[in-house]
Amino acid sequence: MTDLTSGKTLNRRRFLGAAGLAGAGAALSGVPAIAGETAKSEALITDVQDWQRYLGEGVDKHPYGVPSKFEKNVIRRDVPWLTASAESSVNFTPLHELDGIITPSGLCFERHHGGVAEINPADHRLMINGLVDKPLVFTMDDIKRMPRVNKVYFLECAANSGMEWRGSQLNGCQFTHGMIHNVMYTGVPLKVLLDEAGLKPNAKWLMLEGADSSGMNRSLPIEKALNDVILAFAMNGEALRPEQGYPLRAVIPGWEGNLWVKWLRRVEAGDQPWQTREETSKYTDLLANGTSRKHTFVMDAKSVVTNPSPQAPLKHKGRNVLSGLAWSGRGTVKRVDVSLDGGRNWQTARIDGPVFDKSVVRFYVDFEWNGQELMIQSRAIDSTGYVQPSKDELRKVRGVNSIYHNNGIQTWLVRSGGETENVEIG
Ligand SMILES: Nc1nc2c(c(=O)[nH]1)N[C@H]1C(S)=C(S)[C@@H](COP(=O)(O)O)O[C@H]1N2
Ligand SMILES: [Mo]
Repeated sequence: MTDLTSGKTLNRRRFLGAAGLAGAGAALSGVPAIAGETAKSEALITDVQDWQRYLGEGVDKHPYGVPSKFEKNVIRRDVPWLTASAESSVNFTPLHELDGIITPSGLCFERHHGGVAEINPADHRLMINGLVDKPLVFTMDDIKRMPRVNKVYFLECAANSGMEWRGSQLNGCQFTHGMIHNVMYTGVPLKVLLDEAGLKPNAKWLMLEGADSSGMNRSLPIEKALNDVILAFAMNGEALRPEQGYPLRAVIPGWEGNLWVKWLRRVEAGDQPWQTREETSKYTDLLANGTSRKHTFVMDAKSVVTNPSPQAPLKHKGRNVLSGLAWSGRGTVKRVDVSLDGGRNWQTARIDGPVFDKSVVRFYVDFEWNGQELMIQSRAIDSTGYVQPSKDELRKVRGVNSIYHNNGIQTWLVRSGGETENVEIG
């Protein structure tokens, strides 16, 4: 249908338009059921348009570029009733509007406990203290003179999909799965700084502390800190955004977002965890038997179909692209399966783009849609062989009291008109 050299195609469009058979157009593969589509298309091809007639904006208009005004729906969104104040709250990445694997910096979801700290990097200090030979204080300039690395990682809040434990609630993958972002970080391995300070033999845990008004802090096992943790000052090639912890944040690959302390001001070495609020009252999972599971650090394999989804319904019959994201905190995503019939039949999706360790992958299924009802699901299989479970499988082990660590399979119901809803198959 997109072959403009095909006179036959154009003729058929003209016929449908002239006869006013917009509805009938829907029956033909690839012809959108939009009244007036035919005439409009032709004018757009044959007439000179305003953007051809007049000069465009000069290079002096946007010293820092912004998206096209036609993309104004591509924004982070919050759910006001979820939290009492906007300073201790969350907004969500518009996953259904994005493609590839990199989240644009301005669309990365935000989760703050005390708002966004405004810190002049010249005034920022990082202290390493506790069980070390030599307590040290670093300026940002000091940190930027140390050997640095570039890595692409996902950050998922453990509360992502947390509203879904007791059944489907939020109608859109932005809200059910949008507490994730995936960017390239530039920073210094924490090990480099710890080596400089010299860890004492009994240093088994670190406490990371933020400089924001919440002073958020978490305990981190020393093995992880020495393995792959980075203190990042840049994301996607430029300085961190204020929302993401400017000028310095901890990057804890594959582990729950809460550990990724932003506006990082202090790393204290100790011999046991600190039992902070964020690892006791929060980010622990209340199980069915009344006990709580604590220190669930790793984010298990998970996936979601981003298109179609409730905010991005199917609009055309015939050729369509199903698209989604998959990730695992335990390694790489090896395979993604997609079902169009609620899990009866599965097909292997096509992963396209780079596959990095502890990064999201982008997957696609190119399919034909004839207006039949679909129940779309995806499941990720990671490099350890772990298969993403159904929500019911998770509930059997975890009960329904949990908030955090819900990596169950998501179902979207596509109705015959293309409208798409968040449902669960009982
Ligand atoms: N200092 C500080 N660090 C923080 C937080 C915070 O409120 N203050 N929120 C944490 C939580 S719960 C998450 S999920 C991630 C969110 O990171 P983001 O805002 O870049 O999405 O940051 C973590 N680091
Ligand atoms: Mo979080």
